[in-house]
Amino acid sequence: MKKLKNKSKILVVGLGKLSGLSACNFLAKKGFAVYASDNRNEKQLGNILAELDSSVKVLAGSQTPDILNEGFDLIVLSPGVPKSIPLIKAANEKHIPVIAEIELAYKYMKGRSIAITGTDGKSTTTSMVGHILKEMGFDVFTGGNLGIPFISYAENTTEDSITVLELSSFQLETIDEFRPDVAVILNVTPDHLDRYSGMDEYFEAKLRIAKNQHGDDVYIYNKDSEMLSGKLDGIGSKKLSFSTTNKKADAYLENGSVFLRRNNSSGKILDTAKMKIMGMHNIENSMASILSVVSIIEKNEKKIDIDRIAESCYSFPGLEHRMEEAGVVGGRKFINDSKATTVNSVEMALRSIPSGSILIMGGRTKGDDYSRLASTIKTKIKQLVLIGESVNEFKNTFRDVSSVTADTMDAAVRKAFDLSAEGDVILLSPGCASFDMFTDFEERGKVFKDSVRKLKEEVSCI
Ligand code: UMA
Repeated sequence: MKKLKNKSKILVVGLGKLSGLSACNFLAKKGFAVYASDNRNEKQLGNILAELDSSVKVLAGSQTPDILNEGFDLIVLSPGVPKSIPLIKAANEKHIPVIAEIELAYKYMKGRSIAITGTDGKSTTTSMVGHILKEMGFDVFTGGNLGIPFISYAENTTEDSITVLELSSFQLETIDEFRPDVAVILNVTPDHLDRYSGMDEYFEAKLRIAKNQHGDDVYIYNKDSEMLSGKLDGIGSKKLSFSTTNKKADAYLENGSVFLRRNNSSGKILDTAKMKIMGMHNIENSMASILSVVSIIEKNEKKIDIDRIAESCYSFPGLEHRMEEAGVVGGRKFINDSKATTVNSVEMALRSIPSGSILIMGGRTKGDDYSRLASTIKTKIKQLVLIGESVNEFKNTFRDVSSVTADTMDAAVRKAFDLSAEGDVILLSPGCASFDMFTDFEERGKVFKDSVRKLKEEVSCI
């Protein structure tokens, strides 16, 4: 693997609070000459600068190609910065290597790795794989797009550890030699079409996860996805598939149980009714997790304890903001699915709840075709409560269903409650980014849970 030269002068582009900041501090501690470029000015960068190693030279505000006159040997690109910006185009013309923070971290990683991507479910699957492996006694690190930058712990890995990474298409765009032992693509549906020219470009970015894999590595994919099943030719690793409909897959669903096919015979591994996480999408996530765990254990030439894998799947509690129960008020069950920022993830959530439920949705749209949700919303939802910038668009798209609008989350929760009856499910599954009303989906979910808590106090006082 290419190592960085001792005297390299490195530019980190995008000084976000996670990826860029961690990359700068890591490289500065290693003794490199580090520069950080961000299109926000110093005032806007605020606290990030306070946490930055004092040796890093900050180029804040303007982000024009003349920055390159400093003469850099390498650029580390943060995921939130598109590689189409003039600065990166100019770097390409000058043949300055541009790599992702993931690629940088990979240069310092030891042991084995599992990399997981997909439009939906990658955080849950990454956490589930991490949970199962920890329960089985392995030394595990989990992170990446999940929120802990890979570079912040790459050097803590050992020859015996397993690194489980959630990777976004943004991060995969600029990997170079990154080669996971196990690569997983859960699904690919339209997302981030505000950054890509179309689905093909987005899909190509996702497929890069397996581009450096060798024959003894493993590629796990969803057999139910036509896109994924149709793109296997260029993949040189061993292919394993999972499916909720096709019994020819290596992990498949039959009568509520997950079966695993190994060495030409198949056996039951999981009773899905015993899992804490809900919905068909989580059955897919658990199948991908089981295949990942089995593959990495086989690569480590260790014995596979199927019962222990199953027990660990049952004990996995799920993640905050993903179909998380937020409380029961007056007999109505509130569910927080704030992480659902895509059409597909709302579709998955709707499949997991009863008909006649109430849906709170809306926010900043991401170029997706929301009309794809119209028929499921009509079948499952008796009342929509719309929030955020998308209210007018969604009122029109979902005109067959009764809808009201709300300016705040408190008001949305209150209206949903007033329009519901005892026994109903009230689901927050926005289908949009949160940035019009909140800092991120986590803040949106926390505010929702807070609103439910306040409502509960109010209702119990009456
Ligand atoms: N910036 C520029 N020039 C530009 C555009 C942006 O300088 O043209 C600057 C911004 O001002 C900002 C920085 O670049 O300071 C970008 O930071 P960032 O967006 O990369 O944010 P981080 O806080 O470092 O978080 C990133 C990931 N963010 C994105 O991919 C947008 C986090 O994923 C990830 O958890 C973290 O690194 C650690 O790996 C978040 C995300 O939203 C959760 N991911 C998307 C998703 O899941 O859909 C892909």
